[in-house]
Order: sequence, then C-alpha cells, then structure tokens
Amino acid sequence: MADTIFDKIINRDIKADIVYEDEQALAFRDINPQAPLHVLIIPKLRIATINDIEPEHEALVGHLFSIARKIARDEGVADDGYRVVMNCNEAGGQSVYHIHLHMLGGRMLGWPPF
Ligand code: IU
Repeated sequence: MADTIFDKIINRDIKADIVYEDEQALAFRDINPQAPLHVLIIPKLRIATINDIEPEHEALVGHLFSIARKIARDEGVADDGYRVVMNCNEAGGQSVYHIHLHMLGGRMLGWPPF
C-alpha cells in the first residue's frame, strides 16, 4: 500500500503540531481545523479504512479512544463535551486513507453533520 501524508508526519518528513505520541499512535492538530480543538489521532500502523480493521487491530483501535480521553482532559474539553468521529470512504467524507479519529471540541457542535 502506498504511503499517505500521515506516514510523512509519523516519519517527521513533514511537520505537524503533535500533541501526543507513543509507540503505537500519534495525535496532531488538523491543518484545517473545524473547531477550536481539532486533533487527528492515528495508529502508526497504516490501516486504510474502517473496512480494513481486522480482529487483531481491536486493541489498537481501542487505544485511539484512550488517547482521545487523555487529550480531552489535557485540552480542557472533557466536561463540556467533544466529538470523536472516523470517516470511511468517499461517501463518509474520508480523504486520507490511513484511519484517523477526528477529535473536535471547544464549541457547540451541530448534529447531524451534513
Ligand atoms: P478525512 O476524514 O480523511 O477527510 O480527514 C482528513 C483530515 O486530514 C482533514 O481534516 C484534513 O484537514 C487533515 N489533514 C491534515 O491535518 N494535514 C495534512 O497534511 C492533510 C490533511 I493532506
């Protein structure tokens, strides 16, 4: 599978505003933020879409949510609330084919998204 821009961020080939990193995952601020807080949380392992998540990835995907919980506390949005969403394929609005949780907060968020 070809690399995406996120591999370049993981490898530090391009700069990003990184807010969290461990052996398995990375979180950085979205370059085009849709809310005062807009962070992308990605596994370092490239999984292209939700459709490609296999049973052996379950702990890794769950880990992404644990990171969201930590960032929510660190960024001060845990109590007010925030949204975590993962887009899948074209109709779902996915543009980078390396799974990522969008974490949005810092304002009232509308629902449903259009
Ligand atoms: P999507 O769910 O695949 O559409 O989300 C991709 C996100 O990646 C989108 O919000 C972009 O603004 C963001 N992004 C980025 O943060 N840095 C980049 O270099 C590129 C995209 I390309």
